[in-house]
Amino acid sequence: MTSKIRRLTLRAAFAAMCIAPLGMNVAAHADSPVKIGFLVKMPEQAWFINEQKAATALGQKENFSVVNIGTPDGEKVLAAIDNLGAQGAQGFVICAPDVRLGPAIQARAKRYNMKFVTVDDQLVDSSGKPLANVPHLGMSALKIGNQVGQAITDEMKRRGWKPEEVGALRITDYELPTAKLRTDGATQSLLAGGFKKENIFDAPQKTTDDEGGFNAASPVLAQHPNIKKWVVFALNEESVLGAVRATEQLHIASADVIGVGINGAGEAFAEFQKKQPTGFYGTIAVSSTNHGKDSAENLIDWIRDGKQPIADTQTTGKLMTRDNWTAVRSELGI
Ligand code: FCA
Repeated sequence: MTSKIRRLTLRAAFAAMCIAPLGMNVAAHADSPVKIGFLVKMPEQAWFINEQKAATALGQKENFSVVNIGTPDGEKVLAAIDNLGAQGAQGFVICAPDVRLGPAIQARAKRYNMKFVTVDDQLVDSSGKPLANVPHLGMSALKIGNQVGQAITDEMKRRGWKPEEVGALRITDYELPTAKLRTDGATQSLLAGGFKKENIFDAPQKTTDDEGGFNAASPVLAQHPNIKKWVVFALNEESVLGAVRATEQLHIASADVIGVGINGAGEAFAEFQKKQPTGFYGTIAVSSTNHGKDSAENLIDWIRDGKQPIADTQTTGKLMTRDNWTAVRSELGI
């Protein structure tokens, strides 16, 4: 590139940065490859790291670039969309930090004429209904929750536990619809398997990570010192792992805890590799690779061919434990 051309290119890039925040659509650079954003609420979590990695890898194969951005709050989401607009991105995949940001995200994307799809957490409108015209790809939450409940029920039977002696720690996030569906599904299956309703204790979590699980679980465990055996479930394995750490702190033996998570990502793998089994019995593994790849693919097809993705794609999961985790991991391409 000659220095003159480089100067012109720089000038054009600078002009685009100045124009974009004023609300103009930065025309897609016709000769440059398509660029999309991949915005996630918890960029440090293995699940989301893997999604972004899978989208980036697909881009390398299919000639589009992916800008990975961590957006832990609403302000960061809007700033990220501005930033993408300034870079001439034509769309983004998002797992937002709060699903009620739906209308704000939609308005901001429209400003730059960007298409977007949601992954994992479906955005809602001001009345709490799924945001119309935003294609979504996420877990079949109730079914996966059912698998959690079933896995716990089976393991309780295998260990010969009597329902009346077992407490359930239900770590909840009722602000997030997919989270509620997952813990509702687990509850359904536990009850169907003979679990005592009065032995289920709610532990509302503030954040959907290990710390959130730990902080939610600790006071509830402390309130029930008479219960010696616990089962634990939540929207994801990070939260369950946090709760399992809380049981350890109270010296509850790992053989007296059955925690079952959801995701099947790095933290679960690390737990299964520990020398001694912990209270984390298993997790319903879902392919974060496919979530990242397929949501990016849907968006790219929409941008390139005008083919609007189907409104709601629901993915399935498989029980992963210490015994089969490597096989399930490679089967799901995680
Ligand atoms: C939510 C959870 C994540 C993951 C994802 C599919 O966003 O917070 O851990 O389970 O759904």
